[in-house]
Amino acid sequence: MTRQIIISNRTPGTSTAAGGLAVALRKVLTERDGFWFGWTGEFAEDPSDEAQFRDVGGITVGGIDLSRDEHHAYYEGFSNSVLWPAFHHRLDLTDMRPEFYEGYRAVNKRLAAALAPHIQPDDLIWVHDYHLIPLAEALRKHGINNRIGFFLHIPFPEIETLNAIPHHEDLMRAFNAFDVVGLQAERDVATYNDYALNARLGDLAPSAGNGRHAPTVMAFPIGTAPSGFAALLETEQAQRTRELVARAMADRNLIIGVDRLDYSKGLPQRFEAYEQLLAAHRDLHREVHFLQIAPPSRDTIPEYQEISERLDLVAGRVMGRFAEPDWTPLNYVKRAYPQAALAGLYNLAGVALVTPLRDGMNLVAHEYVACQDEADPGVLVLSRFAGAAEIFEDALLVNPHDTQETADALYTALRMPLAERQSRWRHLKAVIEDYAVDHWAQRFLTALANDTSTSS
Ligand code: GDG
Repeated sequence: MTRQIIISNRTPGTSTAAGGLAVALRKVLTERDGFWFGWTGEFAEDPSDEAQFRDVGGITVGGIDLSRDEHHAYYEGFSNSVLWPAFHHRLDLTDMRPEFYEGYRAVNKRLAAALAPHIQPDDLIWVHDYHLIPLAEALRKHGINNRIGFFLHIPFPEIETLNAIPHHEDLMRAFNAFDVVGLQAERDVATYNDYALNARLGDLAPSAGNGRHAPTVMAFPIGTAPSGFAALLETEQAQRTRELVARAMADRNLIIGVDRLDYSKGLPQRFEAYEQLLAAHRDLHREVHFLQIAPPSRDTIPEYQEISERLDLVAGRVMGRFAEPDWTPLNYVKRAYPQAALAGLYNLAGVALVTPLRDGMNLVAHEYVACQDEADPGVLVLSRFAGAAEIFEDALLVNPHDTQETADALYTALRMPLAERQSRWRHLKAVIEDYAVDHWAQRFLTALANDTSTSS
C-alpha cells in the first residue's frame, strides 16, 4: 500500500493548536499509512543523525534535533531573513550572510540523510514550504526515486527580486528534483514559468542522464475547514467571547483584523487607513470599533521587533487623536486567542480588514467568510496582493499601500445594504467550500500520484 510522508519544518507536537492545515494533513495520515517528518522542535548540543519516531495523537511523527547554530542559520537566517522577506518583496529587510545559505543547505542535507533510510519504494512524499526547497535534491542523492511533491505556502517572488537572492540559481535548480511544485496562485505559476524560461531553468535541470524532467508546476489555492469553523461557533467559548465583546461594543459595528505580527501583513498601513476613515467621517465616531489581534511571531528577528514598535506608535497616535472618555476607536492586542474565541469574534464583526502587502493565500479571509450568518453577513475588505484575491471576486479588493482606497472601501463596507452583503457572501461561501483544505490536499495528492513526469 502507498504510504504518505509529510515533511515540514515543524512537526505537530502534542500541544499544537489544531489549525486547519494541521487538521487536514493529519486526516491524510489517518486515512493512509505513513508519517510526518521534520525538526523535532528540540535543540541538542551535538544532535544525533538518527531520526526519532513517536506517536502524537495517533499519527507517527519523526524528526531530528538541531543545534542552536544550525537552527539560527537555517531558520532565523536563510529561511526567515532571506527567503521570507525576499519572497514578500522586501529585499530591504533581508540579511544576506553567506553562512546562512550554507546552514540552510546543511540542515536540509541532514534531514534528508535521517529520513532516507525510512522511505519505502512506493511512498508518496510531500514537502512543505520555503524552509525545505533543497530537500528533494538531497533525498535524490540518497537514491530516493519516489514521487516527491512540494507546496510553497508563501508567494513566489518577482524575477528581479529572485535574482537578488544569493545562490538563486542553485536554489531554483533544487526545484527540479521535485515531480510536482504546487504554488498558491496563478500569478505565482506565471512568475515561476517566466523565471524558468528566462534563467533557462531547463538548462539548469539535472542532466537527462538521471531520467528526470522538469517538475509539473501548478496552482493549488489552499483553504480552511469551513465545517470545522461552523462547529466552533457552537462551542461555549465562541459564544461566551461573542457575548462579552458584543456587550462591550454596545451597538457599535466591529471591524476585525487577525494577523501574526509580521511586516508582510500591512498593519501600519491598515491602522493609517482607519485613521483616515475616522478623519473623513465624523458620523462614524462612536459607531465603529476596530479590533486588531496580532500575536507576536518570530520575535527573535530584529525586523519583527521593529514592526511591533512601529505599530505601537501608529496605534497610540490613532487613540490619542480620536479616543473619547466613552469611546475607544481601536483595540490592539498582541496576544494569541483560542481558535474558538476567534470564531466568535469573526461572527460578531461586520467587516474584516485583511490587507497584507503580499500574502501567499491568507486563511483569515477564508475563516471570516466561514463564520458569517446568512441572515446578517459581514463584508470582507481584501488586499489585491493576497493570493486569496484571485478567488474572492466578491470581496472589496483594495491596494493596501493606498490607504485612501482602503479607507473608502471600509466606508463602503460599513454602509453596505443587507441585500448586497448577502449576495456577496453567498458567492464567497461557495468559493471557500470549493477550496476547502481537504479538497486542496486531495487535489495535490492526486496530481502527485498521477504525475507522469518521472521516467523510472
Ligand atoms: C502562511 C502564508 C498562507 C492568527 N492569530 C491567531 C490565530 N491565527 C491563525 C489564523 C490563521 C493563521 O493563524 C494565519 O494564516 P494566514 O494564512 O493568514 O497567514 P500565515 O501565518 O502567514 O500563513 C499564508 C498560509 O501559510 C497557509 O498556506 O495562507 O499566505 O503566509 O489560521 O486563524 N490562531 C489562533 N489564535 C490567534 O490569536 N488560534
